[in-house]
Amino acid sequence: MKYFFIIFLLIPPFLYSQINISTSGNEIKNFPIVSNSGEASIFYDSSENILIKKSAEFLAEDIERVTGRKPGVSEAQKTTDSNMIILATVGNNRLVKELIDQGRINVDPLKDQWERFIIQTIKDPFPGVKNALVIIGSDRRGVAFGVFSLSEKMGVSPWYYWADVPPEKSEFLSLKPLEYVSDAPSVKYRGIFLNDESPALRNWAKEKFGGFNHKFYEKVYELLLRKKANFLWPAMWLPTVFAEDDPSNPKVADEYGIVISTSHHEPMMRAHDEWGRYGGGAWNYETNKEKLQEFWKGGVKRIKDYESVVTVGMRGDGDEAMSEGAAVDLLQEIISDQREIIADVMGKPAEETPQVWAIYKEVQEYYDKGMRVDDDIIILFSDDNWGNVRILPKKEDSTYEGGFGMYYHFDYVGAPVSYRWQNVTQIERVWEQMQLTYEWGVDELWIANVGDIKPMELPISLFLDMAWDVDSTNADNLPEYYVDWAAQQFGSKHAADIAEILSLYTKYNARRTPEMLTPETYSIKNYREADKILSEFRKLTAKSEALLTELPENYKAAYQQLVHAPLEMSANVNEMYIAAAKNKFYAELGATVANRYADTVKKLFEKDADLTRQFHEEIADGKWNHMMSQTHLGYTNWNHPPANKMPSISYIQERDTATPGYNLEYGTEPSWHGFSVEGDGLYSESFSAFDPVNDQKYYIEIFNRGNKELPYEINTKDEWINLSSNKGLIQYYEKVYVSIDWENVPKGTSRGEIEILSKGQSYTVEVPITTDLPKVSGFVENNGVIAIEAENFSHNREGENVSWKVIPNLGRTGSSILVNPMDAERQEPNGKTAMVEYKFTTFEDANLNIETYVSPTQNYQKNEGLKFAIAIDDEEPQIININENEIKPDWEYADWWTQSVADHIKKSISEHKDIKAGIHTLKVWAMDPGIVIQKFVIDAGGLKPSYLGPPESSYVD
Ligand code: REL
Repeated sequence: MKYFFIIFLLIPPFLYSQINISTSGNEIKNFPIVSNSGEASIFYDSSENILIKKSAEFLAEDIERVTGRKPGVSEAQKTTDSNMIILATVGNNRLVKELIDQGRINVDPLKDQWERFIIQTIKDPFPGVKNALVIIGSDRRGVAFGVFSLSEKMGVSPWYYWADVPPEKSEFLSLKPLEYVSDAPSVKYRGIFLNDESPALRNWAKEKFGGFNHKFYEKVYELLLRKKANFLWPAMWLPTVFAEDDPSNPKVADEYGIVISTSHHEPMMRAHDEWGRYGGGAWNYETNKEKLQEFWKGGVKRIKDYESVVTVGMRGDGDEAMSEGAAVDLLQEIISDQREIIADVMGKPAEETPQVWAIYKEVQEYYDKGMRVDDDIIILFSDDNWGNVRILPKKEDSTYEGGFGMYYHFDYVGAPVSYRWQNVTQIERVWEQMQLTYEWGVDELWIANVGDIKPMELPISLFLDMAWDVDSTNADNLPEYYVDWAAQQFGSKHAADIAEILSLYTKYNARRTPEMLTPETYSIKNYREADKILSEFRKLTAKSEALLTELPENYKAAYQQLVHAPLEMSANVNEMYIAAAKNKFYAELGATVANRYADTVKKLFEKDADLTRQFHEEIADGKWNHMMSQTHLGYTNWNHPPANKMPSISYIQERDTATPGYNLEYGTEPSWHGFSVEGDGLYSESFSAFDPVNDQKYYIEIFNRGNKELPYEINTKDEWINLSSNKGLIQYYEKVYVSIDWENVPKGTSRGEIEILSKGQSYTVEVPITTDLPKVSGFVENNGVIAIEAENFSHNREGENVSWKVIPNLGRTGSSILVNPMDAERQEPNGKTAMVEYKFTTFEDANLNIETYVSPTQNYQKNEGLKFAIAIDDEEPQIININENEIKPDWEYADWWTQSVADHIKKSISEHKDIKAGIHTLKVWAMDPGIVIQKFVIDAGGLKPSYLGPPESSYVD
């Protein structure tokens, strides 16, 4: 047990900075929750909704979690305790009424409000009572949210159960004098969809609770309340039926104040699998209307007494499109009939029961064609299943009464390749897309597909925190979000380091999902790309391992599941595919090391299974068994493989001798890598040019084609050539680095020579250099290419209406820039709009192609596309439409879409003719919000294939 005499230093923006807890035992001004004189007691009125009682019990348990002492909970209306915590909804508690009558509390801000609350401390509230702490809700969830806000501040993480986060223990707790009135939530309905739940969540729930029953769901409901959410699409994969598998599920949901609804293809509160059980025949409204109506009536009847949002509309059976030709007229008829059923069963006009129409996949075509529904129905838009919102309301729709929603994904089963194993979502992209969504007026319903919940804890947190209070995060404080979140789970001491690990491992995973990785993803040959990926993952894993050792024992289970295991598993898969790539690469060269890489692949494949086993058996003593059982290796189409499959490897026959071969990192490709020149040494190869500004350090890789040690020597007569080694004995391969001593080079353009000697053979490699360079400034060309991270502008000019804003860490390599504010009208590329400039230098007159790497934002405005403008120096700005040629309606299967979601970027190409050697300025004008630029690659003829593009060029001031 620790004693603290400090107020919590960490006040995450998503907690309420006014609510301050002290853990000192002698804060007399404060409300003593647990003090020397005992525990405060919790009271509520017996006439209140059951959620108030539950909230009281949760509060008592949370206090016990922290202090080890549990306050009494009572529904009596006595005023004998010296320190009372009173939970109430407005108008339902006699004691609160007294306080209102005495003018001690003002509940006016809560009248007719949705989910707001007051937390207030009162001295001497009643005769004989020293202190009261009142938590009053405008409604039942308002009370629960008030309670859980307090719990969070006391040190109970919303993830205490779902991620074994230990509450920060202290003997005493008191609340500083407070009069806190919460704002209304930014979004009315906020929740998650448990989806794609087999095998992981289903088998876990079965083992721990006996299935998706109310015992399981209570944990989900509690998590939602702790995250101040209120809405759920329950698990629905066959053979799951929420309302039937355990008839208590909907009832208990209502007791927790959780609003139940059903997913986009499950109308009228019926789960997908129910139709089969019901035996109603064809899922076809044209031929089987009556049966369907009867079925739907049953669905609505079942939830008559519970708070629900009824999904209306109809898709084909099981997430399929309806048959061709069905479409708009029929759908209008269906929805109108469904509303009649709703009105009839509920015994009140249809508009008095909340309903939602999901504009998902093909349904958006009907919406695009102009299909509309009664204006009390929430219109739920969606992303493209890959975190890019497909459509947002038009400005003229802002008065639409039913309001708009957004269905977003952190997990998806479908094209091009499902992602359902690790967290591959950068919270920065979630923030950017959901902020855009909010600013375009979508604030009635936000729901995220979270797969199995684990390991999506971080994006779920951000999503729900934003939905509760959209102003709590912004472009500037996103880095702090990581730190605050880490502090909430692991305490403040290591929060900054853990934040870095979280932000980087999700960035690395978001480059390409583990499921889509192949040996071909990262380039072995160019830009040392694959090795860079390895070293980034290794560095992060080493850092995480060190932290794991250092963390106090009680944080370890949480740390493993929230940070270390996901990182280690992802790193291992990346290592495995890169080892497979090297196996292939070296096998083609006949290099013996190919066989070692083949062994490595096997080892890493086995390690994957072992890491899964550790997650299941070792973390928290096996609490999360099954949770990582999703297959993830060896996808051959969109659907997961039946078993994890190792990437192909091959072995070569090793020569029983020592035989040399070599490779140049950057230059000509040695024919047969020395193989055909055995003994004659005729061929001469050449590096690409070295120059003093880039000061390149390229390697010669000498490799062995046999299994005996290979001696080599490497020399040069040119004193200005530095070699990292002059001789050695090679088992597999060795990299000899070549650099230039620029103080001593001949002026102008010249060539030096390196000679490689091995086993009586010699090979000559030329080393061209040039000092004949134009004056340089900014990013400098290196062998025909210049790469610039978008955040590194030399100048950022504000526009009259918009600006370019940096979003730290967003994107595959550095940070991104976006157009702010996000609901701005289109700007023209002139002196009035925002413009960023980048200085760069080219070495030769050339036609340049610029690849602008943009996040794959969809044309959410449904106009001709999102635009920005680009020019070099005084060129006329070229307008680039990032959505050009994105032909509807085949978006889901179109190549442009597949490529963009697989790569997590799109490349927009612009051509710039006759650019003279020298210093230039790249200018980029803001036009449409939604444009997110990650990087520019300027190709002066030297661009080589790679996944992430060349690393950023050297910069000269
Ligand atoms: O991500 C989605 O929304 C869909 O894949 C799912 O909703 C769908 O229901 C799937 O689980 C299968 O039916």
